[in-house]
Amino acid sequence: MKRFVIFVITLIVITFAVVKYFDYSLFIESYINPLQNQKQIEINSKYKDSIDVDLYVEGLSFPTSMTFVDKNTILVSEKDQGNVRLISNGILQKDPIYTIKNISNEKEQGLLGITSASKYESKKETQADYLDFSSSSHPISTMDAPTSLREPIIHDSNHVIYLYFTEKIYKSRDNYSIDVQQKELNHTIRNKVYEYTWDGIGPFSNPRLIMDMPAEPGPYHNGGKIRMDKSGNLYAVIGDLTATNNTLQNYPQGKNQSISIPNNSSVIIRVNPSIESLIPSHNPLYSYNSNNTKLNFAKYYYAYGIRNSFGMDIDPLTGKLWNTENGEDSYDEINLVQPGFNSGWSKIMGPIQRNNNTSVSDLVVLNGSHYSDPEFSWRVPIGVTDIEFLDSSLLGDDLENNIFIGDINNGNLYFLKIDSNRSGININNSVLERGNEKGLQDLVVDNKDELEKVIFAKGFDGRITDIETGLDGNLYILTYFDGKIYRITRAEK
Ligand SMILES: [Ca+2]
Ligand SMILES: [Ca+2]
Ligand SMILES: [Ca+2]
Repeated sequence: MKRFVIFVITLIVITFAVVKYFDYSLFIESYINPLQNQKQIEINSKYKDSIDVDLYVEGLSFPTSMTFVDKNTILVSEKDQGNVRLISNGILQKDPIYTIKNISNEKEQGLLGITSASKYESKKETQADYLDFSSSSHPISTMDAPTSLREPIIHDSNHVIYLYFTEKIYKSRDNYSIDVQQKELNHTIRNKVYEYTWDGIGPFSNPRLIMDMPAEPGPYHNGGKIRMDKSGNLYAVIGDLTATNNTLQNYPQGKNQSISIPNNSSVIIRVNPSIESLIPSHNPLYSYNSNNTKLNFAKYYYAYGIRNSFGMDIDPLTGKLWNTENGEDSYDEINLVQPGFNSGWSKIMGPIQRNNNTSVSDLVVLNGSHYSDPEFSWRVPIGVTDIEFLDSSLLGDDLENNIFIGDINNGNLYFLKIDSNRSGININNSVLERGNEKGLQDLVVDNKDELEKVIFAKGFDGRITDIETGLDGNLYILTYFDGKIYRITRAEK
C-alpha cells in the first residue's frame, strides 16, 4: 500500500512537471492538425518522386524573414507586432523572445528582416563539406576583409542577431504629457538595423544601432531583407520609398530640383559591424565625392537604382550577392549584384533592350558603378520575394547551389540553375518541362506557358516571404498570410 501511494504521488508530480514544462495547448494543436485538411503543395513532375514537402510549423503572424541559429533553432520576424518568435525542434514557442517597441507597421513597414551572424559557425560544425572562402583563391578572400576580420564576431557563447525594422520616433521629449492622438501625430519614422546578442534562451541584449535609414514618404517600397556574407559584411536593401526624384533613382539633378538631395533610398547598403567605423574601405563608392550630387553616404552603398526588393542571397561558391527586384507594372528581376551595381530604376526596368529609347547614357553612372541587365525577369510581375541558393547536397546534386525564388502574387516556388561561370542563369538546364522552350532563351518569362516551365512547386496559399537552407540541409519555405513554414526534403524511398 505504501509503495502504491508513493507511486501515485510520483506520477502526479511527473504529470504536473510535464504539463508545466511543455506548452501543452500548442503541442496538441500541432499534433491534431495534420496536413489532411489543406491543399497539397504540388511539386513539379520532374521532382515529385524524389522530393517531399511537409508542414513544419504553423501559428506565426505575418512572418517576413527567418534565420537558423543552429540545426534545431529558427528565429522568425513577425511584421506587424514587431515580435521575434522562437522555433525549437519544430515547436513554435508561445511567447515571443523579443519585441520591438514603437514599431511602425503600415503596409510594407514593420519588422522585416532577421539574420544571424553565427549561422556560418554552426554550419561548419554540422556540414563536413562546408566551403571555406577564407582559404580559397577566389577574389573575395583578398577583396572583402583583412584576415583578422574574416570571421563574424561571436561575443562569448552568445549568438549575434541583426534585425531590420521600421520605427516610430516620437518628437516630444515627454510622451506622457500628451494624449495618444497627439502622440501619433507627433512622430517621424525611420528604418533601422540593430545588432543584438542572444544567449539562446532569454530576450536579446546589447542593442547596437548599425544603420539608420529613411522610411518616408513610404509606406511602400521599404525593402527589409538583411544578409551577412562569410567575411562578416552585412547587406541591407531599401527601396525607393515611393519617391523617385533623386540621383539614386537615376535623376542626375533630381526630377524636381528642390528635393534633389539623395535620401539613402533605392540602395543596398554594405557595412561591416566588426569594424568600428562600420565602413569597409573596399566598398565600391567609398571614395566617391561630388558636391553636385550631395552623395554624403555613398561610401556605404554597394548598389543603387533599385525600385524595391524582398530578396537577397549570397552565392555559396563565389561569395557574390544576388537580389530580386520588383517591377511596377512590368518586369520583376533577378540580378547578380556586383560591387557598384546600378539596376537602372526609375529609367529602366527589365532588360535594357525592352525599354524603348532608353540607354545607359540616360542613367546616373557614378564613378565606381556600372549598369547591368537582370539575369532573369518576368514581364508580368509575380511579386517576386526571396531568392535562396540551396547551400546543401541533401536534396541531390541537381539542386545544390542553384536558386529557389518565391512570390507573393501566386504562391509559387521557382527554381533556376546557375551557369558554369556562376555569372547568370543556364536556361537550358533550368527548364523543368521540355517542349517549346524557345520562349525562355531571352531570359524573360513572357507568358503563362513560359512561367510554368520554371515553377518547382505551387500551392503555397499563404504566399512566400522567405526561403532558407536549414542547417540540417533541407530547404525551408516561410509563408506570409497563413503564417507557416514548410520543409522540403529528399523523398524516402
Ligand atoms: Ca534593373
Ligand atoms: Ca521570353
Ligand atoms: Ca532567405
